[in-house]
Amino acid sequence: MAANRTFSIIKPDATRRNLTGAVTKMLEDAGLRVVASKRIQMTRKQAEGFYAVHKERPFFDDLVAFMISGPVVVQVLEGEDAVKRNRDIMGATNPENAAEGTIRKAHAESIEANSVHGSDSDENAATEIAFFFKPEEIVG
Ligand code: RTP
Ligand code: MG
Repeated sequence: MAANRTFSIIKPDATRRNLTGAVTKMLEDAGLRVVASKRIQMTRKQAEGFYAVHKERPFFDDLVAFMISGPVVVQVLEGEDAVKRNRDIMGATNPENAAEGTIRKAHAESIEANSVHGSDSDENAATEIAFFFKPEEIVG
């Protein structure tokens, strides 16, 4: 598959523990290239919009509160089969189920405070990238 892009968030539990570099290194070592990156404080409105697909889930309110509890780093990652490559290095949502060598196994605190977000399809990657970045902010 040709090189393509995915969207990543380094979540507040990771920025709080000064793990931006450690997480980014794991992404880079997995063959992904950071082609856009910015540290932001998400607003409640942004977090609710970003996670709108989870609106009916029981964990939605907690998730939004967590995502605005501190700064996050939003990134665009480029690489061969980027969506799958990123999901593989992230590991399972619940760190108790995450494989050795994954970001969540190494760093996640809980199923919610699980250090990273990654798009789950090419279509969602495009939507999520556009949610946070203007085209000119992405330099491949
Ligand atoms: P993500 O979207 O963040 O990459 O993670 P994911 O696909 O592995 O997980 P997803 O099911 O899409 O859930 C989104 C985020 O919601 C939080 N969560 N909390 N308390 C809970 O049971 C629960 N389940 C999920 C996590 O922060 C998860 O990454
Ligand atoms: Mg998801």
